[in-house]
Amino acid sequence: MSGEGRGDWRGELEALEREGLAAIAAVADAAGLEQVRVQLLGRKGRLTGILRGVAALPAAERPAVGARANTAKAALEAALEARRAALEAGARAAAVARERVDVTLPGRPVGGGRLHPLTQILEEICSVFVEMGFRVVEGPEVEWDYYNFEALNIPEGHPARDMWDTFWVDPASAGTDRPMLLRTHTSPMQIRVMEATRPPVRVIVPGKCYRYEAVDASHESQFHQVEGLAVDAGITFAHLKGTLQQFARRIFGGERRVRFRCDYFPFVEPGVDMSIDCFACQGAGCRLCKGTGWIEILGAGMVHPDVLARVGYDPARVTGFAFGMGPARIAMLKHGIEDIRLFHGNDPRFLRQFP
Ligand code: FA5
Repeated sequence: MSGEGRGDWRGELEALEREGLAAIAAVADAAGLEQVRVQLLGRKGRLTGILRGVAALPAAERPAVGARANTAKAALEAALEARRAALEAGARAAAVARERVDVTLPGRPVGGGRLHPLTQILEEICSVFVEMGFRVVEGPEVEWDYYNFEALNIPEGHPARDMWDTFWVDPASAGTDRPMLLRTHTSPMQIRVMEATRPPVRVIVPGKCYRYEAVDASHESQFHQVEGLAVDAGITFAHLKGTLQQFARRIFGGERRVRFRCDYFPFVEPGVDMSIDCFACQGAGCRLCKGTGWIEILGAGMVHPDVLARVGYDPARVTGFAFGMGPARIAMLKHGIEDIRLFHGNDPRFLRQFP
């Protein structure tokens, strides 16, 4: 630094201002701008470096250099501030553009939820019986052997146990020495309800059941049943027929005819299965009814006197009827569904068909 360097100071300050303004204009974001500010005006920046030399100049020259340095500094500071404001405004505008909603675009449809077809049929079946004076009750899916079999006239070793392929619960892990299982039907609730109430009884029991099945188009290992039980003085087979005929008409419509044929369930006597005349062919015979004109929909019968006696009812004074049906089977018939596995397949193309 020397006296002859006066022109150099000016040149350096002009270069600083020119190059600084260009650098500020070229900066793309706030972080870059701060970096440029530090390089130009920071404690170790270019301007400080130039001003450090001012002290070595002759006193007469110092004011002019100082004044020029101040205008350069002011110009750079003003440019920094303007650029900062411009960058901020740009960032705000970009954010607004990102979030802008085009209110003229068509809306995206929101998929509405709906009840599963099995839930729908369960509700439909229950409401038909509720209107006839039945009360809806539910019971445990893990059941004692006593309620599932013993109390229903199916003691250990009885061949009828073969009708139900049973999932047994390991007694050790359940902390019991009484045999326990996943209920194979809803009939155990007949016993529980009668144990807990005195006649008249009129209940309907929807619920899940489990069987160790070879799964196919009409058998699942987890499925629903709906049980019905009515016990009172003077209940006859005519009440059973009338009630179930009314049910069939309400669910399948029209003047459905019903047919009862002997069947065997150890806890009823007599036992029957009930069929309805095929609503697809009006009984003429078709694929749905396998050419017979009839479709079997449930098992039923008059409650066995031994079952009544076991729960403390007097079979000489009261009688009753019971029935058990598979709601999936009813829904399949009603809607023409060919495979029971569709119900739990979780395929929206299937489920959407049941609004
Ligand atoms: C019974 O389970 C008797 N408890 C019914 C009963 C109750 C008779 C009261 C008399 C008095 P069954 O095993 O037939 O009977 O089953 C009744 C219904 O449950 C069948 O008609 C069928 O619709 C349904 N079902 C049975 N097993 C399965 C299965 N693996 N998958 C789907 N549904 C089934």
